[in-house]
Amino acid sequence: MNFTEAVRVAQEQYPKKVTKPIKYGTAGFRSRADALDFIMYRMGLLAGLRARDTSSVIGVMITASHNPVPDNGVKLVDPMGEMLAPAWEVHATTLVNATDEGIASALEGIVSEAHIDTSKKALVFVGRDTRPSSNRLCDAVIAGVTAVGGEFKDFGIVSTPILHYVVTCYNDGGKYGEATVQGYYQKISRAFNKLRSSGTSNGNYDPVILYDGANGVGALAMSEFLNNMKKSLNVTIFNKGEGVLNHLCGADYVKVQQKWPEGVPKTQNVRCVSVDGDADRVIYSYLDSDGKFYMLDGDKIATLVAGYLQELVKGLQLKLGLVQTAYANGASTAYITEKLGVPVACAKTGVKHLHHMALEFNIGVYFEANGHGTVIFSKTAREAIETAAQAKNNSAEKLSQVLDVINETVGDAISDMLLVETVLHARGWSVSDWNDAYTDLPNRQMKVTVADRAVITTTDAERVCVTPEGLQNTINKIVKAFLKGRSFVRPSGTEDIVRIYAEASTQEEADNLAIQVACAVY
Ligand code: 16G
Ligand code: ZN
Repeated sequence: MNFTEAVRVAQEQYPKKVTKPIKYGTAGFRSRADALDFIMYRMGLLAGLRARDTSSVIGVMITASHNPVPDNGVKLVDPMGEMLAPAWEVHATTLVNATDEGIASALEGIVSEAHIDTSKKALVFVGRDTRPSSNRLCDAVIAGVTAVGGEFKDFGIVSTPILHYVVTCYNDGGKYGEATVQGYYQKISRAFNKLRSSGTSNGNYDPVILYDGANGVGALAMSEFLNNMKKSLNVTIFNKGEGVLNHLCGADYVKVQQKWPEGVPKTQNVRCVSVDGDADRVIYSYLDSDGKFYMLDGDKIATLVAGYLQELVKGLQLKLGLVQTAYANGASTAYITEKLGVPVACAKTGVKHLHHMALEFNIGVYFEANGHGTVIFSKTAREAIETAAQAKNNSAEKLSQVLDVINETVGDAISDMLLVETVLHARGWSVSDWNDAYTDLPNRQMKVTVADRAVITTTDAERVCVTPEGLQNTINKIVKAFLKGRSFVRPSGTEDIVRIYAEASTQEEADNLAIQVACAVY
């Protein structure tokens, strides 16, 4: 195949105007939307090649998730819903850093290195969030796919987890579900309705939810779910798109600012579910009778879910484990290992690392504290559960229904919410009962800007600094002075900054620790 058409379209419609090196990071390429057109086009080209390379459908999602409206981004989805393979992240980086004329030789290089048969058909699924720039950028992706002779299917505005779902379903021949948006809503809501068939209330559990759609696609997705879910839950949707995407609301705002989202009435003792701009993260929060704010993040969700599944798998000889990152609150790790006896593994930040580590268990629950996560079941686990369910084992029957509520292909805010609701309902818990399971250690996150964040390198799942020399020693010394102190620093994979995390026995101490460590980095 020759790539003269790819070069022509690049030069005429998507010329590159920057020379600064750009890297495919943890979240793909992400920046201000007006600098992304040539990148989108090239990711279309790459998706066309990757589809041929894997003889499968590849997904391209256009979103900047929880970031502000002027930003956008692009991520490729591999055949089974996974994040793009590392070797192809390198190809993505090479392709984006080529000149317009250099596209041809960059593509040829990828074809020869990956031994791609370019005569094969290529099909790419494209989805986008609600950002005003997403439509234009979607056209650029499609132009790229077309310029390498590929075909595309445009799913329009969808959540990130929906795109992962349809890609997976299409590639496994429909075993996981029907590869359509409707198929996704129906599978998950049908399973949830079934779990609720015995009634919607139980003990302290009340099926009332205030839903914060972050003014994005999560609001659309929830109203679609509600159409399918009849009366299983009593959800009121706020931040439907009348305000600015992710602005003072949504999962990232609630988690980072530790504040109730604007646009949602301050009803006491009712849980609020906040999702992010592409609906792959979820954070719960509530106000008590005094109006005091409480947040239940990915750690709270992970421990709730892992504890419940651990009970259901008893007797099935399956190994269940939880994967967290260094950001997991120390109290959550202590609770889940010491109280519930669930083994915990720690992975580097980024979904692909957690997902990969979760595969080592028969049932792997993985969650980032920011609310991104899911549960994955190995083939062995599925078979064991189905066999036991057919033999009328009660827990296994329940587990097999719970399985269909979960979107295993990636973290999915709404599917995760339905899973949390399932566990709370089963336990007869109110949101404060859930919150009382353990108390988070006070913590603080900070960011500092340094000349070159790449000078900081880490090991041990980012918990220890390797370079610059001496930094880890200094951190150790600082931490020693704090009761229950823990702190680490890592270069961000998505912004040009260094992140600092600190926890200690009081908020004041955690703040103080974070500041001292930040000073050591700066
Ligand atoms: C990306 C990651 C997310 C991670 C975040 C960390 C994926 C799909 N997303 O959004 O998992 O928590 O980056 O950002 O992997 P940071 O490196 O800037 O802290
Ligand atoms: Zn997101």
